[in-house]
Amino acid sequence: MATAAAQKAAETEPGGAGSTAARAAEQQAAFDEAVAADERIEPRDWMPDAYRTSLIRQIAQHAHSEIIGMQPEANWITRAPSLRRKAILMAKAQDEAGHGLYLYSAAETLGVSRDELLDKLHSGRQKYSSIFNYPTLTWADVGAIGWLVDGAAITNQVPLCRCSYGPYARAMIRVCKEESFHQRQGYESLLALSRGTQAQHEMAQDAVNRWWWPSLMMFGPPDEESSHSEQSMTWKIKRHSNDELRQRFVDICVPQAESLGLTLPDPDLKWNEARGHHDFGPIDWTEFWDVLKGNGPCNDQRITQRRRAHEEGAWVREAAAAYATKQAGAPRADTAATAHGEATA
Ligand code: FAQ
Repeated sequence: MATAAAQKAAETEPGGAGSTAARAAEQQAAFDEAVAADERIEPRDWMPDAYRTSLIRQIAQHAHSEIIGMQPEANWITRAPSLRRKAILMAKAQDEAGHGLYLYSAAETLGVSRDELLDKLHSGRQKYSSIFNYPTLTWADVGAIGWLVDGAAITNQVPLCRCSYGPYARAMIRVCKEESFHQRQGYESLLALSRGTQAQHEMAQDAVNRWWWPSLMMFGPPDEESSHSEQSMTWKIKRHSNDELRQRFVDICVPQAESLGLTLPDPDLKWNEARGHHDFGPIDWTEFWDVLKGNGPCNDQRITQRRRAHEEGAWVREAAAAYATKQAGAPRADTAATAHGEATA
């Protein structure tokens, strides 16, 4: 942030209560001005406490979703139908872990620690995306996740590349590039199944039937029930409402489903000439809120597995910390290499 107001806020002399209030007003004004001018807010800039809290909430939920999201697909790594599919799926799951790391790092710039965030995930005080509480029953689910879940993630996240908070926006640029590859591999995998044997085609259709509605729920509750949207859009954390992005996703998917030779499980889905969009049927919001309360088909399994992975990974964190401490006190790599009799040139 580098506006004149920001400069002025930074230069205000400390003083009595009057000057403290004036300074607070100037800081707020500088922040508002930067957001209005589409500038990025950076970690060291002043920001309202509520902005910081809401960002931590959203980025943490996003990070948790990335790492919990590895589980449904990991279920199929050992059973992928070919070496090529297995290599692709392993790379994708690793990408999701990487996205989690960028996002936890972005959240850390707001003054929270990764331990604190993971503790909140493990104790159920922070959420992760509803979508990852559904099971992956067949191989076709891996394709459906790539096409629909990654497709929904991209639709939601491309606007986040313009989020007002710099570290989150920058993390999103890389994440979206990778998600875009994920979406294409899902589409390609489903296409192969759809054009395969009758049984393969039916398996692809069944997966799309099960993942369609939960994918629409990923965008969050309808606008009138979205508690954070209005404020987040004023702060330019979110650029579009939940319903706007959901509609965009439906419009993108309809022609893609046609080229896949698959149908979407919604009898009310039809083009509305007047609106210039597809109308679609009602979403079962009772199911959505139920999943958020922990009652989805896989909530217990996902969180139990996550806690177990964290506990079993304790030795890795300890070893990495011990190594970092050792390196911090160690001579530079080039001198260390000489000490071991290796060439330094
Ligand atoms: N699931 O007021 P709003 C991925 C909660 S990444 C669970 O509308 P907001 C990659 C919401 O937190 C997928 N909870 O909230 C991948 C709030 O509760 P709170 C994750 C949900 O923040 C692919 C309450 O409902 N993506 O898929 C959900 O303005 C394949 C009221 O909602 C992101 O996180 C939900 N679906 O809008 C990985 C993107 N929706 O916090 C592996 C970033 C809402 O007050 C494999 N996040 N809630 O307790 C966002 O864009 C927003 O946070 C929304 C929700 C749009 C998700």
